[in-house]
Amino acid sequence: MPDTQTDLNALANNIKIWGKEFGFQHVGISDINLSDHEANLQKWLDNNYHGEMDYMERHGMKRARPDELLPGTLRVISVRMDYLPEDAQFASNLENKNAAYISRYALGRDYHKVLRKKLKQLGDKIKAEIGELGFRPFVDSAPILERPLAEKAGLGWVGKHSLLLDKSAGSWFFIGELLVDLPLPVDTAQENQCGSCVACIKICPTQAIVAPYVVDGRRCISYLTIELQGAIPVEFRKAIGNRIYGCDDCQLICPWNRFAETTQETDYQARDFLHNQPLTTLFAWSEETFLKNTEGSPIRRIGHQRWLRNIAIALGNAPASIEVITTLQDALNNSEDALVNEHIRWALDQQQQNLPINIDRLNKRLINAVKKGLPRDA
Ligand code: B12
Ligand code: SF4
Ligand code: SF4
Repeated sequence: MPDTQTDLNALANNIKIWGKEFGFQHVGISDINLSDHEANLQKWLDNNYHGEMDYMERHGMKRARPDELLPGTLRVISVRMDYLPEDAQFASNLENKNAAYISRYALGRDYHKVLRKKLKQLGDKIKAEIGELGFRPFVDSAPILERPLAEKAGLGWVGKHSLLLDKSAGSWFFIGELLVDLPLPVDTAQENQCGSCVACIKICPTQAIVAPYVVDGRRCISYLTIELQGAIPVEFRKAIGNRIYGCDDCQLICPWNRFAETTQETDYQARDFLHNQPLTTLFAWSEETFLKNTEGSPIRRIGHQRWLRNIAIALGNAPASIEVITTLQDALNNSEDALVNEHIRWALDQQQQNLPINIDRLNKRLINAVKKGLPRDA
């Protein structure tokens, strides 16, 4: 056990080196005091911004008190792991309304598994080095305020979209923590660099960022397509566009993401059959195919029913075409799932409302072409 400040400083330096060797891009250390955040966390819960995410209120203020989660905790080691895959195709994918857009964090292997394994390895390494250590890895699922902790540990600042971002790395990264019972030296927080920018607030398709730094989860496309179990409220369906799993818009518009690097982690590279694929192809997956293709992926969690629900909305938002209408009609004839069918009926309505407009446009184009090209016979 290191007992002098010099030993602890050397150990902290080593932890950062080992963390990078395990595949983290940034490792920082903070104390466990989040008392400044408790009132705002309570306000967020009182406003019901968590919607159906009951786990958010289940643990009360434990989320802001790491030593109540693991008694004896003195420090939190926060880690960053970049996930932006090669060849992200953001613009072409968002532009092609016949293709499905899946959040870039979800195109590869489930990050919970990847990060937790590496955090456990880091904990074991520290323990092996110093003999004794109480530690526990956390990634997301656990009730802890990860972003404020990572901010304190110098990994970045919490932006107005409420995500953590870094001057040179942008925000395409996950965070995880190791709670430890060692009085390690702490790092300093970065300064908030958002300034007067409000780009993320303005671009959000569902106006989910209700005030700087505050996201109403119930309006966020990520919540609507991933967390929400039942019907997606009609008011948000058009805004969802072709996003069938999560949303990246507030990060895409953020100027700091111009500096983000792509990930080196093979686990986060995109699976071809999920990336920028035709909606009709993904809609045709049976439950068996869905389970096979989403093995080890975070997408598996939503199950086949919500997968179809989400794609039905995207098909409703796709350019009107006979192919899409036939696909939807066939699915409706063959499905007995009330939730999915309600979304298919909505999609069919959208398609049918838009189809005459398309035909009208085509017709107008033909008439103009005839007038121009065949003036004698026009
Ligand atoms: C619940 C949750 C969600 C919910 C709610 C989002 C939210 N902003 O809270 C939903 C499903 C919508 C969601 C979406 C996404 N998520 Co999420 N999510 C979480 C989770 C599990 C908990 C977050 C939490 O505690 N929220 C509760 C609120 C109260 O926390 P908070 O926003 O920090 O709260 C502060 C502000 O509201 C503020 N506040 C409140 N009122 C007021 C008033 C004023 C005046 C001020 C100044 C401040 C203020 O104070 C609060 C306390 O500090 C974390 C993992 C974790 N355990 O932290 C991942 C996490 C935040 N998600 C993550 C990701 C990647 C996403 C998505 C990008 C996924 C996607 N592409 O679809 C989107 C982004 C949406 C967005 N802009 O936030 C990553 C973020 C990584 C990063 N770089 O920051 C995390 C950290 C997971 C991880 N381990 O990597 N997520
Ligand atoms: S993820 Fe999309 S819907 Fe959610 S806050 Fe960001 S821009 Fe808005
Ligand atoms: S878009 Fe602008 S306001 Fe939003 S997080 Fe990025 S810098 Fe901050």
